[in-house]
Amino acid sequence: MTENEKEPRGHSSPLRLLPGALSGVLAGCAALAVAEAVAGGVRPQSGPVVAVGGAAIDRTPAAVKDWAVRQFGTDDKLVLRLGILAVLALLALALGITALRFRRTGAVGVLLFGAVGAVAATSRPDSTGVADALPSAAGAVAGAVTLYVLAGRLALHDRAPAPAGARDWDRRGFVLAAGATAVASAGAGLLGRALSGAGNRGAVASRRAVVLPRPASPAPPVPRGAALRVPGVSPFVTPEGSFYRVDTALVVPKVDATSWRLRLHGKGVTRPLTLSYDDLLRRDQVERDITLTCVSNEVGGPYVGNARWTGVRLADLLAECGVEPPSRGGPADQLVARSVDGMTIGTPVEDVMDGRDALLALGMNGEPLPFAHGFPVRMVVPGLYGFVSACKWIEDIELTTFDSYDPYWVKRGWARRAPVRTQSRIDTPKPFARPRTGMVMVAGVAWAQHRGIGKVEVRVDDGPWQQARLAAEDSRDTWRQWSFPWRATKGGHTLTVRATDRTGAVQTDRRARTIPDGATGWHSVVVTVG
Ligand SMILES: Nc1nc2c(c(=O)[nH]1)N[C@H]1C(S)=C(S)[C@@H](COP(=O)(O)O)O[C@H]1N2
Ligand SMILES: [Mo]
Repeated sequence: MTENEKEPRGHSSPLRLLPGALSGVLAGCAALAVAEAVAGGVRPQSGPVVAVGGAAIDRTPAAVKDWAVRQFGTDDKLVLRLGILAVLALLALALGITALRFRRTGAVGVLLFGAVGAVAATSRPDSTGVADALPSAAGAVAGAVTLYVLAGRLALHDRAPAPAGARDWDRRGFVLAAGATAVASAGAGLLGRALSGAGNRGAVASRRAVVLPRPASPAPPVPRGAALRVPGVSPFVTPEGSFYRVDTALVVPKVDATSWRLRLHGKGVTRPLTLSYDDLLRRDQVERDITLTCVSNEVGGPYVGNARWTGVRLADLLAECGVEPPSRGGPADQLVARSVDGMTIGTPVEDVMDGRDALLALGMNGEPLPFAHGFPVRMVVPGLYGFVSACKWIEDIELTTFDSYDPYWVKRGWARRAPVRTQSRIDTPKPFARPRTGMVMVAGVAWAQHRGIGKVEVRVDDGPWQQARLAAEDSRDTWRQWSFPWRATKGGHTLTVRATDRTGAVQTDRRARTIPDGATGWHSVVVTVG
């Protein structure tokens, strides 16, 4: 450490450790608040917490990420943010105490953390250039100056002998400076919020202005009997509020549909296309019920939802671009979708063009896509896990090969190809429920998208498999509810479910982890009948 400030002894008297630590925290607050204010003007994603968080997400080993998704669910990002803030708070405390003795070192420390934020922000895949470094840089300068000034208040009286009984530091000056910092930070924070709100106004207005046309090909009516009247079973159509959300975006991208474009290009594309949102709205809209599942869903887990999607058939667009599927000699076997936030998702061209309802979706349950689910446009491909098919906030489609390009999740250890595994889940009774003896309705959902569910069976303890009643089938691409009236007897019991898809394949009991291509095994629930 090079420090040429001559400072007398008695410096880290416990009296000043506390204000020292406080000045570090205040400097940290000032840095973050100024950074967020500037990010509000530049891009919400360019703020240091989001940038460092995003970089952390990308570098997190697949197993840890999978664990985080399982552990914290859709709150995983909140947990990450809180974690980053906790680490920053500790570092700020340390820098504040350091600055008691080494004022410049403390200030330089703040600048170094700013540099980390700036590098993270400019190296994010969605970075739009050096402007993304501005929030971190401005924040770091604000934090460093704040720390330098506050630490100065703490050291001021050292040069003169303090009168007996007096504090040896400028208490009044410190309190004033600290108060001013707190107020200024709060102001900057609010300004950041207001600015990013204003920055999103165009996107919000563009979504509000959307009028989805009546589908040229409406979804076949949901058969009566597709929804069982059993309390506790997942509703056939998942309401927006409870539809799972899994993505790497710390800040939901808010895309203005009026300036949005989708580019289609790559191997075997003889007529590249660039489409606007209105171009897509003008095309024939297809409406389908499709159940979406995340590969990170454990057996019995919540990351599956069913929605009514409307959009454009992707196969038609590809055909217009001159694309042939590999089975007809096309040179590209992988379609790579890119999103505005730098996600890449690879899908087999063959699957997209084999006649299934692979969509560029604009609507979800009758509304324009919610921002969190990919507005303005996302992909949905029946039968494939989301990480190999369901790119949200899509802006680019490139035809390529599996041999020449690995998308985001594949680089992190997940499979290149991942059709959805046949799964079934007991929704009711809940684990460790205490139902009364007598008739208990056991019910849940089963899914094997694009193959369809043919049979569901329930087993009580080690008894025989007994056939459950299946709700009417909406389509092969949606889940099916099932129910099983159980004459429950006193004591502890284990209920187990398994499904058989329409090809006749029985859901395997072999336990497999979610990585690399989806969990397998049977879902069981233990209850105590009293
Ligand atoms: N841009 C982008 N699209 C994405 C992802 C992502 O992280 N970023 N995650 C994918 C994964 S893993 C899944 S399971 C689905 C989830 O879609 P949902 O959040 O609308 O339920 O989105 C997919 N599309
Ligand atoms: Mo996923």
